Order: sequence, then C-alpha cells, then structure tokens
Amino acid sequence: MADLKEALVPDIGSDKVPVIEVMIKAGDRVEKEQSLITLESDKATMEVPAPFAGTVKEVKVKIGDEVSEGTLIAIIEADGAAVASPAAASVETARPSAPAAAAKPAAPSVVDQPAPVAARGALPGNVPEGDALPSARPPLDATIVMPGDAPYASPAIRAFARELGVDVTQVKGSGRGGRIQREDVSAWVKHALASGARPTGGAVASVGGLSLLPWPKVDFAKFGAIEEKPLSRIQKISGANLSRNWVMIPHVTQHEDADITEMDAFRKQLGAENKDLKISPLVFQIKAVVAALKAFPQFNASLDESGEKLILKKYFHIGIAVDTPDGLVVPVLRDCDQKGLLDLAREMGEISKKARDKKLGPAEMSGGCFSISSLGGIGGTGFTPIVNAPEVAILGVSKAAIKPVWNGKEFAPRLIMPMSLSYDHRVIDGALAARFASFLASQLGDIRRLLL
Ligand code: CAO
Repeated sequence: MADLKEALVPDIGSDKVPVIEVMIKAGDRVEKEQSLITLESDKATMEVPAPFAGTVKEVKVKIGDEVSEGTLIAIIEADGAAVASPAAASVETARPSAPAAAAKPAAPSVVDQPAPVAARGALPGNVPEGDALPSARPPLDATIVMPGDAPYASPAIRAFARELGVDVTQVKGSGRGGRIQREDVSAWVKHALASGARPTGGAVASVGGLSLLPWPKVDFAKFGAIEEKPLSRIQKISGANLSRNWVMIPHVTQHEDADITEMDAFRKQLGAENKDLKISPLVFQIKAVVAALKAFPQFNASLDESGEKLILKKYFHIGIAVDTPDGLVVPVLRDCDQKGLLDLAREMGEISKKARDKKLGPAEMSGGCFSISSLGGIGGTGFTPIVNAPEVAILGVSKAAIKPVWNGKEFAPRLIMPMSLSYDHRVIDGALAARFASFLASQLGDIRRLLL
C-alpha cells in the first residue's frame, strides 16, 4: 500500500499568513527539510520544510492562499512506500508542531491514520497531542524582513544566491511585490558574466566571498561635455588581473631607500663604454633582486591553487612592467642569475621595444618569479605596486634624487632611490619583507656585493 502522508503547516505563530512562493509541484521529489512553500507575514518570511522525504503527489496550496497551523500543504508519497493503486492508498498526517518543540527529543512514534485520500480526514485535530511525528517538527527557517527592508527573498533564494556569490541586494526581483525569484538570481549571474565580470550591474560575483557595491551609474553628460573612449584590449586584460590581485591578495608595502651614488657612477661609466646599449638602473635592480631572491627563497615562490602549499622556484625569471601606449604589459627576462649586466641591458632594450611594437607573445610574458615596476624615469617618491599573481612580491622603484645624508661628520650629497616592496602577507611576514628590502638596498648601495 502506498504510504501517502500529509504535510501540514506547523505552528507559525499567527493565523492567515499568505503563501508567497510554492516551491514544489506534483511529481517532484523532495528531501526531508527541503522547503515546500514560503510564507510571509508582515514581519518575517518563513519557509516550511518537508517533514519527510518522498514524492509529491498533490499540492494543495497556491500563491496567495492564506494558511494557518494545520493547513494542508501537499500530499507526499513517503520514501520506502510500495507502489499501490490509489484506491489502496492511505494517508498519514505529518502533524505540525510549534517551533519550540523542535528542541525536544524526537518522539519515536509515527501516527498511522489510514484514510482514503479523497476523504483526507487526517487533520491535525484528529491526532492525539504529543504524538507528533519526528519528521513533522522541522525548525522553521525564518528570515526577519522588517517592513521597508529590501530585498524580499526567501531563505532558499538567499542560500542559492550565496552559493553563487551574489549579493541579493543587487538583484531586482520580478516576483510579487518585487520579490526575488530563483530566475532573477540566475539572470543576474548571466548578466554579470556577459558584462566581463566588471561590477557595472552590481556586486562582483564571488570574489573570495566578497560582494561589492554596484559600480556608480552616473550620467556624466549632465555635468558637462564628455567623450567616450573604449578601453584597449590590454587595459581590459590587465585591469581584470589587477582587480583580482588587489582584491584577493592581502597587500602590504614596505618602503626602503637605496643609496645608489656609486652604482650610478658605475652605470654611467658602463654606458660610456657601451654606447650601443642603454644601461638603465633597472639592470642593476634586476641583479640585486636575484641576489635577494637567493637569500630569501620565500620571495621566489607561489601559492598553489589550494592556498595550502608554497611552490619554491629554483630559477630566476624577472618580469618588468613596461608602459606602452595601449597599457601595461609585463615581459619576463629569463634566467637573470645567469646573465651579466650588459646581457640584461641588451635584452631589456629588445623586449621593451617589442612590447611597445605590440610584438610580445604570451610565452614572453609568462613564467615570472618576481616583478619590477619602475617609475624612476618619470618621478614620484613611492607608490604601491600590485603583486603580479601568482608571484608573491613586486618591487616598485621611484625616481632617485640627491639627498643630504649624514656620514658621521657631515651631510654629504648622495643619490637616493626610493623603493616600494609590495608583498602577499599570506606568504611573507613584515619582518621578512623588511629584511628583504634592506638586503636589496645594501646590494644596490655596494654593487661589489652583486658579484658575491
Ligand atoms: N631614478 C632616476 N632616474 C631613473 C631611474 C630612477 N630610479 N630609473 C630610470 N631613470 C632614468 C633613466 O636612466 C633614463 O635616463 P637617461 O635617459 O638619462 O639614461 C630615464 O630615467 C628614462 O628611463 P626609462 O624609463 O626610459 O628607462 P628605464 O630603463 O629606466 O625603464 C621601462 C624601462 C620599460 C621600465 C620603462 O620605460 C617603463 O615602461 N616604465 C613604466 C613602468 C610602469 O608603468 N609601471 C607601472 C607602475 S604601476 O601600474
């Protein structure tokens, strides 16, 4: 005989609460505690969960119905029931109970009240007090929504949105009274993906569990003349990478000055001897960085995807941020530990020309261990470079300037170069970063050390 049971509205604390959502239909399979309907009083929305698992035979409520404790929601063929003809079917009542009763130990008995389906006689009043079914005591999942608070979304929809990393406050509801439906959340995600994950229409979906405010929508033309200029392909790609890195990496920037007086004198001397080459301060920085990576292997590393393992690299490929008319690119100079200053100067010249001529291939921009971003040719006294994931640190270089430095007897004019080392604080501690930066400064302050 089929084991048909009635799922009833439990004690909801008030009478005549409207049904605002029906989540099941005949033929649906439901698991125990899966939401059947959502009710909305003037203070709260509540989902009524299934008291047992089974297959929905008949749904007895519709949107707009007003229900009270004991109202029949659906007839469900409980799991484990043998298939039988309707005539032979019996109905058992899953008696509602007050939410407070949910804390009590579950009553072991099951009320069997066979009755023809058509008669549906197993109403709550027919069941003796205290004989509530264990499965009839599911806790109500109520979300308090004070009047005026938006948005209206049932707990199931909120859970669905959370799963997709969607902030429901960003979703426009198409249901009654602006209520958010499952389809609204799906449509929002589709729109976010189609718009290139840029937060124009609302929160960025699931960025490490963050949901952000929507991008401000402003009609700039209202305030004056404007012109629209699409972002370049490079800007779009690097913008997406920079956003991810900025949001997902806990950045800290350590500032340090390097006295490059002697280094710069040597650089000029080298330049005079190699007129066909541009000997930039950058090549010295690359050599100093390689020495620092060898001394502090934690910096020559990447977190694996799980975030639980560090991958230490035994090679020394350095990325150099190059400013091009179309945006920022980061070509990688390989095996910098095996190259001399002149080799690096030559390669730097070639690769930055290639970058500006848009001739860099993907292979030339991958595999970096650490990046250097130099604004030294332009100006500034410090900035916060963004770590180029999956690398764990980046060196920002600002413009060197002559500064008075106390040498123990007097102030001497020295060429001081500001450096800004940003690092991923998940991998690198502040003390280690300070040591790395000060080691770098000492290498650049005494280039003989680079030979060690
Ligand atoms: N202090 C003082 N002068 C410096 C310096 C520094 N730290 N670094 C470079 N200079 C000097 C150079 O020696 C050069 O002077 P000379 O012409 O007299 O030799 C001048 O500044 C211009 O240098 P440059 O910028 O053309 O060349 P570079 O080798 O120093 O740098 C490159 C090459 C590709 C890194 C650079 O052109 C570039 O694109 N920088 C921008 C990087 C960038 O945009 N980063 C992004 C930051 S955050 O998004």
